[in-house]
Amino acid sequence: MRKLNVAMIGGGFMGKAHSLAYAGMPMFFWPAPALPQRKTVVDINDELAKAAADRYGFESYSSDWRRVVEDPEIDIIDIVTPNNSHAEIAIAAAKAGKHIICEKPLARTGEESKRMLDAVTEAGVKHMVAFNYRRTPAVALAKKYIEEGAIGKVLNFRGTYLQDWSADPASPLSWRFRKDIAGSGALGDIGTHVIDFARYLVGEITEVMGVASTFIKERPIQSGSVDKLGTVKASGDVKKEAVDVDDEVSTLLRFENGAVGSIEATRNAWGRNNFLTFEIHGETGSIYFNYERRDELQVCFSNDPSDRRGFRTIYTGPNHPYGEALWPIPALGIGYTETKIIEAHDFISAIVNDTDVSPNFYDGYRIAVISDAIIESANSEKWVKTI
Ligand code: NAI
Ligand code: SOE
Repeated sequence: MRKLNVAMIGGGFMGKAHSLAYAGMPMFFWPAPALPQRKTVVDINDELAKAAADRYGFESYSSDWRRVVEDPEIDIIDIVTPNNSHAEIAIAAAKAGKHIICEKPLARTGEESKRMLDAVTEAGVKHMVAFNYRRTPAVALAKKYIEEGAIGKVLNFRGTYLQDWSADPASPLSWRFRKDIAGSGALGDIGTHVIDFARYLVGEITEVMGVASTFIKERPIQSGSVDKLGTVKASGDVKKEAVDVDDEVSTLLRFENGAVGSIEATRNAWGRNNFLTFEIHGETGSIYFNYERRDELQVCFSNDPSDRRGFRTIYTGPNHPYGEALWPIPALGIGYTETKIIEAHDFISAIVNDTDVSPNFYDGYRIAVISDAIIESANSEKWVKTI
């Protein structure tokens, strides 16, 4: 069986998720399209890189990503660093002829994302941006129903991504609160997942009307490069710095196909943890998904008997997208890792079979353009076109 050597740049939260995916992919998808080899992991210093190699099962480690992207033994560069380094690493990797999977958001701005798209297009390498939530079987099932016409013409998309890990002002100023590193706040970090759902399920977004707010104007400075996502809080008389990104974003949407919609994203919604949802209304039915109950897709069809009308729950299993590779009984429990395993499978299949994969850098670029437009609209208080 063919082997593909992976170099992973970054050994934090996503380093863990992507390593699990490489290890687990052949166990779910067998025969695997190819066997991903965890060859080299890179972090900002040797100590962090060695710890990541030991923990995540990589053969070697380095603190120099530039050397690693040039390594002729490496086939795939996997970028799981904070957003400010995505462009530089991806462009160098493309020039070195490597296939690239890059975490979301693709980069901090549309302009930066366009340079990445140009680099991979020119190099002719495979590229993917890691909006993994669309690989939740229930989300792929929603896509299938929409494509089959089960809810008719789509009229409205309502999406939310609500979390609460940064609602406490003692949650430190990690890289996710710094515009120079993250690009934006809740918008780029979690709103982009919902923009990906909207484009995947409904179609291209042509116009936005946004509102952005920063509720907590300064936060305690955080030491260390890894974002602990509010689990380690500052106490006592600590030094603080200004937050220059949004805590919350809401936007109205217009789609190319005439549908309309809205998206809300915040990491300051007490009681909401990974409340990533969409409700889609069509001319002949509706679909509702909530990632906190990710085995389930709720559906209502207009031809349901009138005395039984209402949402009912489909539990995803072997008869649904990706089902054959996963678990033999519905509702055994799809997890975050499964979405990453499916993502790794689809990326590696695209390399082996020389096919396109989605979402790719074009999708990441479009999502960045839409994100830029939401901020522009929030500033100008006007609708902004994205095309
Ligand atoms: P993290 O803070 O947990 O880890 C980042 C790691 O990268 C740290 O170990 C840090 O030392 C290392 N690093 C920073 N700069 C580096 C450089 N120049 N070279 C090598 N290593 C470097 O961050 P996390 O949560 O893993 O986020 C990484 C990326 O993944 C971000 O773009 C984020 O938006 C995305 N992400 C995506 C998720 C998804 O659901 N698809 C979930 C969480 C994060
Ligand atoms: C923090 O908000 C975070 O880790 C995001 O960065 C991810 O993209 C999201 O999926 C989970 O939450």
